[in-house]
Amino acid sequence: MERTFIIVKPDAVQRGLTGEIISRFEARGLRIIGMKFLQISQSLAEKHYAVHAGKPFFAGLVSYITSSPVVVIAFEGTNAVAAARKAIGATKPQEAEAGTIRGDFALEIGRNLVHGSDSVENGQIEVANFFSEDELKSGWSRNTDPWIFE
Ligand code: D4T
Repeated sequence: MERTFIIVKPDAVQRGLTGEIISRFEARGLRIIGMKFLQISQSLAEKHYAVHAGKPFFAGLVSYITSSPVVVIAFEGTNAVAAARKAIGATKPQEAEAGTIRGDFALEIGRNLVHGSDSVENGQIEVANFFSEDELKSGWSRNTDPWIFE
């Protein structure tokens, strides 16, 4: 089953939107296989955002994601990466469609509430960066799964 990695970012936790955001993914049908509440360290943030190292917004990005606790979640499901990205909406909230998390709750790129993996490969890598395999309940099943997965 495809995996994706989600961060409910500091602004979302501070604003009391954690439950609302998790609900969007749950309602879509994605199955939680791991979840933790933590404050991301400087080194883990730099690893997570390594692709943006050297860019002008990098320092601000790392300082934002480490500024306050977050909720990190590993989900699995059919086309989990694309399904979560659709639910999240465009990186720039002003370009995000209504009905998406960013389109409904965010205004600025540096306060865009949520992260979702952008490829299947990065989904695997990011889940492994934040969870050990024994913290994940991969392949557990819900009684509702036959009503979500064909
Ligand atoms: P994340 O990674 O936070 O889920 O966001 P996206 O996947 O939607 O977008 P991204 O990787 O392209 O950007 C990562 C992160 O950097 C911030 N950012 C990005 C920024 O502050 N200024 C910029 O010009 C860009 C491109 C926002 C999201």
